[in-house]
Order: sequence, then C-alpha cells, then structure tokens
Amino acid sequence: MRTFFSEDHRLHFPQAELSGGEFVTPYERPSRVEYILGQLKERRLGEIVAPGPVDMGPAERLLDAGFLRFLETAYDEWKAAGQGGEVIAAGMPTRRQRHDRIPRNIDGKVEYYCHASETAITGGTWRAAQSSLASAQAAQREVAGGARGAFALCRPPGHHATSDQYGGYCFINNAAVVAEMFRMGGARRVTVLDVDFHHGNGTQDIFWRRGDVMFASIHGDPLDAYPYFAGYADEIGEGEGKGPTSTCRLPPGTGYGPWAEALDGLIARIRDWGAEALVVSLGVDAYKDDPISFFKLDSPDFLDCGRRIGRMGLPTVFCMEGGYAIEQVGVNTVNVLEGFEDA
Ligand code: OKP
Ligand code: ZN
Repeated sequence: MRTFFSEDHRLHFPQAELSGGEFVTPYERPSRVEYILGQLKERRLGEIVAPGPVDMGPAERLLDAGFLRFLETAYDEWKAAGQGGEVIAAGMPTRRQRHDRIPRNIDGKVEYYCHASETAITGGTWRAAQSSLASAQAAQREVAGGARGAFALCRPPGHHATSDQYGGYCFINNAAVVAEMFRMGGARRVTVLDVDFHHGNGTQDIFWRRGDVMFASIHGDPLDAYPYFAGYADEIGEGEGKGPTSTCRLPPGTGYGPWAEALDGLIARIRDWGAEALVVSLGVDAYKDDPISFFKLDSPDFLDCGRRIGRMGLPTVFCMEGGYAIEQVGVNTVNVLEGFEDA
C-alpha cells in the first residue's frame, strides 16, 4: 500500500513537555517518523508520496470555526502580547466554572481551547497540523479511488483533538476528518477503530451524536491512564449517536491475549453494524516498552493485529497516532500495515 507523508511535520517540535513536574523533551517528537520511514523503505511496503495541499473544507464542516482560527493565530497573538516562550496553557475552565465565555486575552483563549497543558503550540504548529491532515486526506482519496488500503503517516497525531480543543499532542483530528470525507463520498456508515493505547476522546466526542459514524476503541483504563476523564464503559453516545460507540478499557499489564480478544469483539460489532469504510487510528503505544503506556504487546503481535483488521475486508485508511518507544515504533507500525496486506 502507499504511504502519504509530508516533511512539514518538522515544523512542529516544541522544546518542552510538562511531565512529572519537569520540562522534558516531548515524547511526541519528529524522530519518531524517521523510524517509520526507515521500516517502510527497508520492507518495501510501497511508494511514499507527498500529499497535495490540505482541503480545509471537510475540517470546517466538522470542527469549530473559532477553534481553527485560534490554532492558526495563537502563536502570533502570544508573541504579540510579549510572552517569550512557547504557547502553554496554565489552566483550563474547571467543573465549577463557565464554559460559555471565550476570553479576549490570549492566555485566557489558550486555556479555553486547550484540554491538556503538556501540549505546546509553536510558530510551526499550525502548518504542521495542516500537513498532517493533508496526508490523511490524500490517503482517503486513494482508498475512495479504489485502493484497498492506504497509510497516512500523520504527525502531529489527532485523536485527542475535539471539535474545539487541542491537547494530548493533537491539534486537528485527522481520523475524524477522514471519516467525514468517506461520508461525503457516499459511504453510509463509517467506523473509526482506535487501537492507540490511549482513548481517542476527541474522535468519540466529535461523533457523539452521530448515528452514521461509529467510534470503537481499546485503551488503557482511564482510572489509570490519560485521558482520565473519558473512555468509561457507560459512554455510548447520545441521540442518534446512541449505540454505535463501542469501547473497551483494559488494566495495566494487559498482554496480547486479552487485547486481541477485545479487538475481535469490536470487529464483530463493526461487522454487525454494517460499516462500509474503516479508519484506523493507528497508535503503537500498546507496545510493552512504551515509556508512557502500560500494555504488554510485543512486536509480532502487531502483525497479527494487522491481519485481523485486514480480514474485515473493508476499504481502510490508517492514520498514524501515538507510539513512543522510538526505536521500535517503525517495526511495530509497519507490522500492522504488513499484516493488513497479508490478510
Ligand atoms: C497521545 B497519543 C506523560 C503524560 C503524557 C499525554 C499523552 C498523550 C498521548 N507524562 N500525557 O494518544 O499517543
Ligand atoms: Zn496514545
């Protein structure tokens, strides 16, 4: 299968992530991509193609206009206000405060539009996020045009970004936009299957009231893992969206046996529901040595995971999400893709 990838991801590389009370080099860093590209080339998975320009139309249908404008202008406003560092939220509206007022002050706006302060915005973040979306869109067009699968090597990732909040290293929800594009292209039902270790709260939220897009996820129990405030069993959607949301949280130390069983459960639900296209939020942070996650998958397990997804027989776009065991991230990612192709 072909990979869509933009070098512009490099424009996003904050100096610092707040982790454990210290500023550290961000886990989500440009070099992750080098390991994935290295494996794609070594194993000759297929051509690596630069995407065309981003099409903000589908994103504008799905996401909040003020939020998109904020992402585009936040860094400049921050600098214009005389602030020296990268854009970092110092707080967020809490459960005892209002959520219906958007401050004029840039600090306040950042707090309004951010949901996790580990994630900084820099001068290149907006362009990098757009290039990430452009790769996802090119992969979607490839599959809509008849390819069985395509890989969007997205960076920064997207699944934690909601319609009006960034955080968890995510700015624009690439997978959600791809699902929307499949709908615009005539697919009646689309599923986003999120195999990243972390719950894709952004994707779930975007389709919360939608009966035409199903969100399915296997993730670390939010009692123990980020994003902590989403990913519980009673989250099943609302209104027309009540029902298709289907997620499975698993405890620390979970190995491939129970993980694969959960995957098979979701696959059966996706089949019964009647999805016509599949978007995979492909994070490989379920890997045993991932520094910020607690599942125990080994590298060959990712091949098997890819095969199971491939056997579904659906047109499939893979969008890269997480995976922070840097030297293994390429092997694990390409294992999923190769397993899919073998199926
Ligand atoms: C993004 B994706 C590190 C905490 C990091 C944010 C995790 C974002 C994961 N001390 N918290 O789903 O891989
Ligand atoms: Zn993750």
